[in-house]
Amino acid sequence: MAAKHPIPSELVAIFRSARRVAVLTGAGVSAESGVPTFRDAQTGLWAQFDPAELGTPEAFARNPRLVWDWYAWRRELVERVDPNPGHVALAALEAALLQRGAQFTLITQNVDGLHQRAGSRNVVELHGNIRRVKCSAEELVVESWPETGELPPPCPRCGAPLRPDVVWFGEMLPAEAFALAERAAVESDIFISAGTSAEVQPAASLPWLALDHHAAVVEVNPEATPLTPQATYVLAGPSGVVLAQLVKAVWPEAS
Ligand code: BJW
Repeated sequence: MAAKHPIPSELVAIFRSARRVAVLTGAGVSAESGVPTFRDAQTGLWAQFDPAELGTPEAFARNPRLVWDWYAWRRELVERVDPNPGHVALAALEAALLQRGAQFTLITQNVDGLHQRAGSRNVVELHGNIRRVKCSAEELVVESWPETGELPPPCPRCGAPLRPDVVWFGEMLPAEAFALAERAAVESDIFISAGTSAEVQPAASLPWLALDHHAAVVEVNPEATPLTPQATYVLAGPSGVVLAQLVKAVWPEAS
């Protein structure tokens, strides 16, 4: 049986009267689906590689085939797994808030599409999506390419190598997505930071922005992060358990 994580009654009351809720998720939210987090030891075939070394434009320039294969492996992994109770709880939270005329924005650093598969609607993807592929030269998303046997495959328009449509270290986040995320943080009454190490910028700045604008910031993570000392509420535990208990405490009929 899942451990009980008591939800403070004051937090329940804040949720019941909230008009705008924003949530930032990270790799920890997908961990209970079987997707390894970034700063976990990698398993299997890729145990010898550091994800921080593979998720860079320099790595792709150095060894495009290795990076392409790593993403192909991860794409297959995320297609095999299912959303977990944490994803489901966030979709239920969105539905409950919308039903009450409140607004909800789910900002995710994850590239796995599991929030959408769980039923979340208003999802802002800050770091792209592993299922999309784009041209490494022109940045255009492509749906299909010639089967030449070459890996990475060549762009059907210009012949440059194709790459995953994700944001690597040193690259800019999609401007429109980040602007939406900043607005949601600024306007939120409650901001939840779930399953993220809160270290990778600029996503990690969002809870601080929410705090500066007087939101109650709720952190959900079994481990402490740089945000923990400043968070208004810390719910220390796995998101699949804690988020489900949070939704149940606020709206027992919604979960
Ligand atoms: C659980 C759990 C459970 C476990 N339940 N929780 C300012 C200062 C210093 C550096 C910078 C700065 N501004 C920019 C930078 C550089 C850089 C950066 O932030 N570096 C840091 C390492 C310091 N940022 C960038 O380069 C960004 N671009 C940018 O800023 O452009 C402008 C610019 C350009 C050039 C120079 C300067 C500025 C781009 C960042 C892109 C990040 N990309 C990745 C890869 C995406 C594609 C892919 O998936 O392959 O995004 S890296 C990786 O980190 C991935 C994640 O989305 C991201 C965040 O990681 P996340 O989600 O927090 O995961 P983990 O693994 O770190 O943590 C998991 C957490 O879950 C842990 O806390 C666990 O405890 C917890 N957990 N089980 C709940 N069951």
